[in-house]
Amino acid sequence: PPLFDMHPVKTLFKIPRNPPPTLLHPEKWCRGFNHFISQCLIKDFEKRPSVTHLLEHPFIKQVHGKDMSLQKQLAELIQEQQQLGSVAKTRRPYHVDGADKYSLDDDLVNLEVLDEDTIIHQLQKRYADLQIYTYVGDILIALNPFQNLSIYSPQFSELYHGVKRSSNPPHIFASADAAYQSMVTFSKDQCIVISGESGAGKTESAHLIVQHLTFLGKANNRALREKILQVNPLVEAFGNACTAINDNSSRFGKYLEMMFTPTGAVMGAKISEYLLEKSRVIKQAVGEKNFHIFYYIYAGLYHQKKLSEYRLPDKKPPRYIDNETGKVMHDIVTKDSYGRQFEAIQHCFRIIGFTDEEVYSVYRILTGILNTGNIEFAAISSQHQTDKSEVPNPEALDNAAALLSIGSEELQEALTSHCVVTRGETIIQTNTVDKAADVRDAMSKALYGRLFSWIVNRINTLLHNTENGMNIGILDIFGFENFARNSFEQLCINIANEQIQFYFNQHIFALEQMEYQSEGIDATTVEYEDNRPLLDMFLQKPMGLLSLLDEESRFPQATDLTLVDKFEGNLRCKYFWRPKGVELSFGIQHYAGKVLYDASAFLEKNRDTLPADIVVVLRTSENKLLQQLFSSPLTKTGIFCIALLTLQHLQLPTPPKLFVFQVDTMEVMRHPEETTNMKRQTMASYFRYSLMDLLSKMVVGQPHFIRCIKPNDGREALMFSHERVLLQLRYTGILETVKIRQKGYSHRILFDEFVKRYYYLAFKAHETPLGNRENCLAILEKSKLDNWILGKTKVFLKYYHIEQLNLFLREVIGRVVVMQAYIKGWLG
Ligand code: AD9
Ligand code: MG
Repeated sequence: PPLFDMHPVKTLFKIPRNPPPTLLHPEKWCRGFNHFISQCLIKDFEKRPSVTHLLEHPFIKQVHGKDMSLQKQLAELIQEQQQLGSVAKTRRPYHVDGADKYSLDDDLVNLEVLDEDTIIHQLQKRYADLQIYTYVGDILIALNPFQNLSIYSPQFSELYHGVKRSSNPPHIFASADAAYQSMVTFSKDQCIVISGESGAGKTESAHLIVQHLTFLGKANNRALREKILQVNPLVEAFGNACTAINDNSSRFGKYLEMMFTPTGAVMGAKISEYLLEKSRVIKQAVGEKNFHIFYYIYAGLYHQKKLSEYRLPDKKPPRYIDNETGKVMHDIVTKDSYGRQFEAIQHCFRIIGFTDEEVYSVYRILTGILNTGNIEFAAISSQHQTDKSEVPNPEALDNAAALLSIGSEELQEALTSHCVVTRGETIIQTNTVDKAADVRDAMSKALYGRLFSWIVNRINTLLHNTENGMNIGILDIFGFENFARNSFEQLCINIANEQIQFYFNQHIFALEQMEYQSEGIDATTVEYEDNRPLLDMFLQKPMGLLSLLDEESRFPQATDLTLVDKFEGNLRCKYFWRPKGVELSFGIQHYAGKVLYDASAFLEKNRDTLPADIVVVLRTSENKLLQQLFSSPLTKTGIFCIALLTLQHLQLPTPPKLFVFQVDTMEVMRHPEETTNMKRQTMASYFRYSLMDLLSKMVVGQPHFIRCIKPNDGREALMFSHERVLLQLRYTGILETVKIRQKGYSHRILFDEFVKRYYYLAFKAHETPLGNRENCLAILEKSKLDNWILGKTKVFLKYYHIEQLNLFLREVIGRVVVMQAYIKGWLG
């Protein structure tokens, strides 16, 4: 049959949120019922695409009464659809008969020979056909196509909506759909974890997921949908930048939670940001750039001829964005893309709901930062004082002060001197040129970091919905990085990736095998590379790398060299080494490969100090937003303990390793910004807190994994580097994943839950069967499925069983609804 674009048909049905209660057995009313009703109508229509038949449908008759205009509208619509018929072309290309058949190629689990060569050959063949997606059971592998593919239109969203996974070629929409269906069906939060190295396609994948989820959770509120779609572009303008690997590299971790009503309509969104790479504001490596927003705003103001209003020069860009002298200005003058991006950002702010006043304050802070970067320092040498500095270009100082709405003299004083309190007495000490420049840069970093957090929090206030509902979280962090020179930032990024890999291992291997054991199921164990010892090396207290770093940061006399010595003396394991002849370097054997780190400025970056003098001055700002940024911590109060959350949500007999580990290393965490002793806030402690905060959010949802793979380093379309792909397959444990997915059961449902969910398939609607083993067996046998297992407390199913069961359920419920409608009509 031709495939219709069902979306308009569905909207036309105007299925009410709450169908008349008489239509359904009141006790049998459950979440997601509405969804089933509409699905059932659609299925019916697909089988018989006839308007008259559809209008005769008892449910439609019942709900729409004598609405004759519906008939006319439907007729027109269907005629249009038949003429269009174009979607049919999007069907699986390699199916000659066009039927809903399963291609064995789509899932690596179907491979008979399981070795690296076969897997890579399979992926390569698919990539050449532009089949960039491949399944490994319920996990999706996504190869970066490095070219725009026309497979993400609304028609594709429709194609992948609520159908069996095997109906279409693998697709990121199918994964998003699976998460959505799982949320609606089981009323459970979901979590989509996207991983892969830098430039592999995580952020693009996250966008596509948000796109499909907004499509699926069609809110009646169009404005809300629009707002949600603007969130990613806005935060990415502030948090992404061009690096040596990726022109749009995420320089922060992002966890976006989309909130849905119990029936699956989008109702809000919330975003959490992790570890913004603030140091980029003040300095970028060769060939890299500052955060996008700085170029957008500079170019936007340039083209709008408003640079002077923000006291920015029009011949030469400010120092912070002029890394490659001359090139930036050339790009800004000759290309208009930055300027257009600025307009797009203005649009995002407006749609999301920022006020004009807020946006104006944001621009003033951004341009204030750019002007701050231009402040220079020179030594004043007199006989008595050699460590004093002054500002030789006072106009830059005035400009910065004006934009930040603070006093110019006060700013100069805070930059060139600092207060020391000794024995109750306050003494003012002068800053050397280097120290003053450090203070200036620390101020810029703090301004930007806090501004970024404020924007994120503001988005959350504008989009948050406090009503009860469910959510799907989408994790998109910065990918694993290995540059020619790797610094503190790379270390943090790579530890975060190490933690995500550990999370993956736990879910795919450890927890699964533990559960088989405790349920008395004899499943063959699969060996995998456990990176826990390495994570321990980083996170353990008091001897882990981060603790050692914090300890050394507390000694005023310590240097980066004493730090590396300390690492060498204490981290005695195979993952750490110190190359000979290069004093400040050390190497780590990460799960994804060896990385050599340069420890220069590690201590300073970790201390991340912002002198109190600067805070005092900034608090006097007449810019209300800026005042707010420095008056109180932005993050919510609260001590949290991860263990409770975890054990509650994973109904496991014994605490899994991951969480025992977190509890004993982290104990109870307090947000570092809330500690009273400001001196003890280090990047390492903040980092540790962030990781735990992130995990605490992730563990409450049922995970779905998307593994992005970068087919080549040259960002070239259709280029498949065997060696690079093999490396990624190896370190992400794909071969082992295929093995465990081939043998394993990705869905494990408690007897009680299973019976509640599927009892319709074997029992009468008015019956209330017990949630026990026998009844599960009855349902499974009645459904004629095979290859499942019953454990001691849970039913173990493959992903395709769930699809099959849901399909049966939909049909059965459809029949019940129709019958009830008839009865209702019959009763008058
Ligand atoms: V990083 O860790 O943030 O540095 P990501 O996020 O993994 O990295 P990103 O999504 O930014 O990588 O992708 C890099 C580039 O690959 C994009 O800018 C696109 O040009 C390209 N890409 C990735 N996925 C797709 C896709 N599905 N279709 C087309 C894509 N291009
Ligand atoms: Mg990214």
